[in-house]
Amino acid sequence: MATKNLSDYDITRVPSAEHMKFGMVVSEWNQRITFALAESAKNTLKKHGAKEENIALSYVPGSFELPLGGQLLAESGDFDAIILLGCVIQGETRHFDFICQGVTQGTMELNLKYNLPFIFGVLTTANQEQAIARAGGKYGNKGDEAAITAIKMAAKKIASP
Ligand code: DLZ
Repeated sequence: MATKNLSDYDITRVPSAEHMKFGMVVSEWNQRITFALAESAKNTLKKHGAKEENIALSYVPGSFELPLGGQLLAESGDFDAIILLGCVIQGETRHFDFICQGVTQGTMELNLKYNLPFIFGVLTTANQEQAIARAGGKYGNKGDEAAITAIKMAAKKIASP
């Protein structure tokens, strides 16, 4: 159970995103949730200076496809960070476990393969209520958290030799 509002952060400790270029891959599965994550993430990037034209959006059918969507985006342009947004809700079968494992492992591998921040913005919840609570509900919006992480990691990458 989340204990803090994901949108509650110290604004003074976030670098400017004015000259940064972001990719965002959004899963269409559970799109009521994922589109809310994407909108909030985009607004947060812009709030910290990112320009609309420097935020590229791409869509994939489900969370399992997020790593390949991220890889295709990474190879199509010069990004400082790529945010992957999805929502996997537990069902009756083990599908949940396999999708979560695939997207988690795939995202981690992309970070190391490309030496580029790929941000894991995937909700993995027991039910829809928990997802809504983290996509603009009582625990804030995980999209904000993903955007802030993207800015911080992009700044780190830009500063590295
Ligand atoms: C098939 C499936 C199921 C059952 N549940 C979800 C889910 O909760 N969230 C999600 O993002 N995607 C789900 N998918 C679709 C898979 O991610 C993937 O698109 C398909 O297995 C095809 O590879």
